[in-house]
Amino acid sequence: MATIDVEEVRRLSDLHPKPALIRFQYGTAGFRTLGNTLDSVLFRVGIIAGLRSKKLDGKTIGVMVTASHNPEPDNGVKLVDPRGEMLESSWETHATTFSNAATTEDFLFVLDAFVKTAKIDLSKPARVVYARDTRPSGPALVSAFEDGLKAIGAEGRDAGVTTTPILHYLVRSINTKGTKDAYGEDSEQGYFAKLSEAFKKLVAGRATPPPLVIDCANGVGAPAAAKLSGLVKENLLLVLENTSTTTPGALNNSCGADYVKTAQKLPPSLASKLNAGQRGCSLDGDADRLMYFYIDEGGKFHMLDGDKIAALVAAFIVELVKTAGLEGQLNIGVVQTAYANGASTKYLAERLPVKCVPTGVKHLHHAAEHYDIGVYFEANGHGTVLFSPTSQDKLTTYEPSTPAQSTALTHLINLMQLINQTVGDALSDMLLVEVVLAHKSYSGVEWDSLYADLPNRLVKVVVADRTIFKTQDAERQLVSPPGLQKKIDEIVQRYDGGRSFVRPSGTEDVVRVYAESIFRPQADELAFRIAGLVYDETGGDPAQRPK
Ligand code: G16
Repeated sequence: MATIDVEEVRRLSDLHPKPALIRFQYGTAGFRTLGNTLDSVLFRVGIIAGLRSKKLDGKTIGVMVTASHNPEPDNGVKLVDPRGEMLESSWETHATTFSNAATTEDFLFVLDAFVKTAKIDLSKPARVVYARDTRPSGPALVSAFEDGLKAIGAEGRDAGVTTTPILHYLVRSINTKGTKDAYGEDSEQGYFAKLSEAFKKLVAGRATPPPLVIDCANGVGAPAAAKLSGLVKENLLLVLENTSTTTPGALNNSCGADYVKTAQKLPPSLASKLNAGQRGCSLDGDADRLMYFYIDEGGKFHMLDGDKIAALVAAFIVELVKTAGLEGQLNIGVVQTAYANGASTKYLAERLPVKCVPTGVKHLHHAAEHYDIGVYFEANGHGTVLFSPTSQDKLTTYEPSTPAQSTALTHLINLMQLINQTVGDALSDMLLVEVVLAHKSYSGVEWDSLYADLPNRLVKVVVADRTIFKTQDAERQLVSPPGLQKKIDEIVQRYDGGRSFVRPSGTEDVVRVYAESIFRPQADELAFRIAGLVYDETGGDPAQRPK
C-alpha cells in the first residue's frame, strides 16, 4: 500500500506557509481573494487535486487559476471534476479544511486523516490539467500549485494561459477520449475547430451581419477571441477592443461583463467604437460570462443580459424541436437565479418550466441536468445549454419525415457541437447568439423587444462580517441576521412591483443587494434604502455607507 512521502510534503509545505489570521473559504467559484495571500492555498489545492484524481481512479481533474470578474489584484482557484463540471460539493468542504490548517504539521495531520477517512488509494495514478488567466500574480501561484502536484506525485499538464471554459472543455475531452462520449480533440485548437465548424454549418447561406464589437475586458478572452476571429471571419467579423492584457490595472477596469451588468452602461472605452444599432458584447476576465448591448438612434444604451440570452436561445430551441417533429418528446426547461429580471421569468414561464436556484453555476448546472434540454443563464451572463444523454441519443437516431424536420434536426445536432456543455462560455454563447440572430433576422432591437426589463439595481455593501448573512428559498429570504428580512419586507411593500433580496457574495468581500420595481427611480431608491438598512443593521466602515 503506497503512502504519502511525509518528508517531501513537509519540505514543500514549508515553502508555502499559510498566512496567519486569514480564514480561506471555497466559495461560489472556488477560493478567491487577494492574489498575494493565496500561495499556501495553491500548494494545498495541488495536493487535493491529486487526491481527487486518485479517488476517481486516475481520471483527469482540472484546476483553473483565475479571479474572473474581480479586480486585478485578486486571484483565485477552482477545481473541475472529470466531466468538466464544478467540483463535487463535499470536496469543497475538504478543500476549505486543507486551506485553513495553520502550520505544516497541522496540514500533515489533516492530510493523513483525510486520506484515511476518504479511503484514498495512494497507489492510483493522479492526473491534473491546469491553466491560468492573465493576472500578474498567476505565474507564482501556478508554481506553488505545481509544488502541490509534486508533493502528492501527480502528473500535471499545463494548458498555459487560457479561458476557464477552454479548461473545462479540455478536462471533459481528455476524460472521454476514445469513448463513445468523446467530446472533442483535447487541445485548444480542437476546441476552436469544434466551435467554428459547427458555427459555419449553422449560419451557412445566411446574410453576413454587421461586425460585432467585443469588449475583451483586457483579459484572457482577448487572445482567445483573436484565435476564433480568424476561423469565423468569412461569416462573422469580430472587432476586438480592450485587449491590453499586459497593461497594469487594465483587467476588468471600467470594462467587461460585470461592469456592464452592474453599471448598466457602455464601457467608456467603447464610446466611439460602436455605431447606432451595431451589436456589441463584453466578456469577463476569464471569458465565461457574456453581456450583449447596443446603442439606439437616440444614443440610449440597451443591455441584453443573461436573461435576454436565455429568452432568445430557449425560444429558438423550442421552435427547432417543434419543427423537427419532436414536440412533447423532449422536455425543455430553464434555470435562473433570484437575480433574473421579473419580466424575463414571466416571459419564460409562459412558454416553459422555469426553476430558480441559488447563485453559482454549479447550482444552475445541476438543476439543468434534470431536463432533456436544460437552458441555464444567470442574469450576469453566465450560462449554457445542456443536452442530456437521452436527448443526444434521440436527436442522433431520430428519423425525420419531411425536409423541414430534417433541417431543424440538423440544426439541433450542430447546436450540440457549438454549445460548450461543460460550463458557461462567453465565446461559445456569443456564437450561439449570433446563430439565433442570423436565423431570426433579428438586430439587437428585435431581440430586446422580446420583453421589457423591469428597472433594477444591484448594489454592493461593505459590511464588518458578511458571514453572518444566511439565506433560504434560493437566496430570496434572509434568515440571519435575525429580524432583518422583516424590515426589508416592510420597505419593499411600499414600492410598486417592488422586489428586493440580500445575500453575501461568494466571490467578493461584500453583501449584494438587488432591487427591482416598475419605475426606474423607485428601483434605484429601493436598492439604496435596503443597502442603507443592511449597512446600519450590521455595521462597517462609515466611509463605505451606500449613498
Ligand atoms: C462567479 C460564479 C457565478 C456567480 C458570480 C458572482 O462568476 O461562477 O456563478 O454568479 O461569481 O457570485 P457572487 O454573487 O457569489 O459573488 P465569475 O464569472 O466571477 O467566476
